[in-house]
Amino acid sequence: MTSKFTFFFLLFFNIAFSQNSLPLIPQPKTMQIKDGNFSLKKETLIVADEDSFEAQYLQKAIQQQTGLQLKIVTASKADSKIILKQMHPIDPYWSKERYNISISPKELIITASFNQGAFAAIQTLLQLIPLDKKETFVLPCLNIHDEPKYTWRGMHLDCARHFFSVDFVKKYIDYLAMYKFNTFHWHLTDDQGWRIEIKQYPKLTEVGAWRNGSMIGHYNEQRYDDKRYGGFYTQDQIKEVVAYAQQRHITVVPEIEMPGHAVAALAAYPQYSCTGGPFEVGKQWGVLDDVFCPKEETFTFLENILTEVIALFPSQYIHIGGDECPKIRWKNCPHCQNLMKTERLNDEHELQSYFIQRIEKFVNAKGRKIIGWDEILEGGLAPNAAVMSWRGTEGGIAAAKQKHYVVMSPGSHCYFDHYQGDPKNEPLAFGGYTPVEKVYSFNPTPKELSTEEAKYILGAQANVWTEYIETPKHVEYMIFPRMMALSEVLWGTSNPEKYADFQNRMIQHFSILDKKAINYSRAIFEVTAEVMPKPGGKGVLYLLKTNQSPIGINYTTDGAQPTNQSKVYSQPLEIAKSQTIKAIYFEKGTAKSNITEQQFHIHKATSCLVSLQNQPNGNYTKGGGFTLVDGIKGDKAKFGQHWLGFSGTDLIATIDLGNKQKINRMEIGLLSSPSSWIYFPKKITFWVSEDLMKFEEVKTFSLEEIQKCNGQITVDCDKKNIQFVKVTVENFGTIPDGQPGAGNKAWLFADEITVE
Ligand code: TNX
Repeated sequence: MTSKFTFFFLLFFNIAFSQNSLPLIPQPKTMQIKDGNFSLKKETLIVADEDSFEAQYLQKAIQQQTGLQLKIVTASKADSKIILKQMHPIDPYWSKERYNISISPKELIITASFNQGAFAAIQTLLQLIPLDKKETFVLPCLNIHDEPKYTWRGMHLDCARHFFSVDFVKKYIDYLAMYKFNTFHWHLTDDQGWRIEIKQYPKLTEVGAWRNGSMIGHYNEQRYDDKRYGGFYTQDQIKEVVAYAQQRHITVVPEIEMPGHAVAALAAYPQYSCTGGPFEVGKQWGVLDDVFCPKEETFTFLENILTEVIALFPSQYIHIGGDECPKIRWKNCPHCQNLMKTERLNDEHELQSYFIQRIEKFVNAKGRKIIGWDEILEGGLAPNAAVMSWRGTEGGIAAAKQKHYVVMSPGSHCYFDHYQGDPKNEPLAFGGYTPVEKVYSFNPTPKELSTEEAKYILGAQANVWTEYIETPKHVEYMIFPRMMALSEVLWGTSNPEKYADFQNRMIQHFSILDKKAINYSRAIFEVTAEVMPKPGGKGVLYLLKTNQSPIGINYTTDGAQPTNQSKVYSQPLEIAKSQTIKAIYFEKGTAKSNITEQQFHIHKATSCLVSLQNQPNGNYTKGGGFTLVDGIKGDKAKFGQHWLGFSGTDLIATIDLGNKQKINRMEIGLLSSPSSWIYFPKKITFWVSEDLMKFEEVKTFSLEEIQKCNGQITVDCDKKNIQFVKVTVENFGTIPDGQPGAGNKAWLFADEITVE
């Protein structure tokens, strides 16, 4: 019996994978395409309970997509029907979102035990029907058996830094539904705005929802406007959004930030701070020092707020924030220090843990659970809390090992406020570089976990922080197409080795987005480039490619805009002198990509051997030591690529120039971006040597000097017979209080050591 079953199962699987040519996202677990077709036409009937939301939703969606107005009937003998079939009795072995679709020439049958499954099936079906106004649509006969792998398939939206209308929030929920997400994490409060009406505390929105200015440009520029900005959701609007999401089987998880990211609330009610204020609603992004003070009155205040929040949101989890809470006010607050003594708390981290545990008790007593950012692990996790792991996956791993539920959302793969293409062609973003392929490669269940521990991984979500995202169109741009990739990861059918297959389906979805007037990034069409050392030195090799096809790239070397008449790229370019390469990908004579533009500075150290005493970290290791001599200077304005990053450690690089020569000048580029935890070094020293045995110090620069020249350090010299150049760059150390990431290791970012 077992072996027969296995045989059929394998057979089914093989067919499923070999015939999987339909552009479905997420790809179903199993699909078998058969001979024959089903015709969808105006005579087609939807057979379902007439008051079924799912049936009405399908009817409306088909009408919007095709213009066909199908009737809903409870039973029919007609020739062409879509049957929504609920299994009776409900099969307890079917998960809530499991469904089958079976298409034969006369019937399209959707089977599910629960409405969630029927709804997921409808999303699949809608992807099978083109967006076109026609009389008849031909669908292939097939069988789909499908269900998701993860139960938390989330998208987050920060409505605090920028406010988004109810209409757009509903649209956002529609986007989640299209790609089978089931959780909407609604970030409703932060330093820069309180966005949810709380009846007992009207000043939260009268005062806390409005700020008298915002940052302009990137945080690093420290520029502000003085425009009043704000908005909030009334409780009726919240109910409307929750109901809208509920119909679409999407759980809305509200986030009410505490104890940090609380300045908007404190501007309205300064009595719940340590100092008493006054405060103004934050204009600056990042992390602000003033936080809730763990006084009895504060707990009462927060509990009253949570009571109203819990009444509005039926979700099992309430997100209480917990991230980035500076401890400086607590350190200087007699009440806090006293409380730490009476509660026998060893440090302020334990005070934070005490804070969260009290809130947890309250939320648990109301029959709900808390979830918080991974900082809630510090000082001890509250007994029933779930953890949202954002500073990498380590927090999530630690929590799962302690048998706590986890939602993965690491900055490396799930931060959709990061760049997804060449920053030169992208709107201003927070930083980072998370292209769609990277998202697609994500595995929410880390290998470090045993099978037992892995059960605590509920799933994952992408976060859309909106410091730099002001408009709905821009939100769309940041989530599409990356959320398609995440959708398949969470559904459990992604296969990073078959990224090309995914990309092919994704590009077909671009035309759906076009027809629905949804904005999206075309970064995948970009000409991407790789730079490699040129054997023998004196220049570099520059490789251009597209995700599409190896042919079709035209380029120029003289700064001119490439046309389809420009030089045709066929092999890596030898870059032997300083110049600018511009490239565009053309398809049938039409430009499909933005310009990829690269300036090269070729100098004495280009492509020379570099040895590094410490290795770079995280996402900023690409190219290793070669990155420092690849002829490309890291871009100071947008720093997704071309920088080597060292988390907490020093950069000590020795360059072998290959032979003895005269040196007139050395230069290095360093980056400062405190909002991204990147700091100028404490000091930097340039050295030279004839033979590697003895190094002569040329010059040392202090932090002040580095700041003065904004990290671009040049030293003129007149040294003969030099074969080795060494640069020692001392990491800033620990991020100071009051800055984003306080207490964590600072990053040191360096690029291009030029020797002339
Ligand atoms: C960190 S992720 C934050 C947010 C910022 C975000 C920007 C997290 C728990 N806190 O407050 O908006 O970085 O990427």
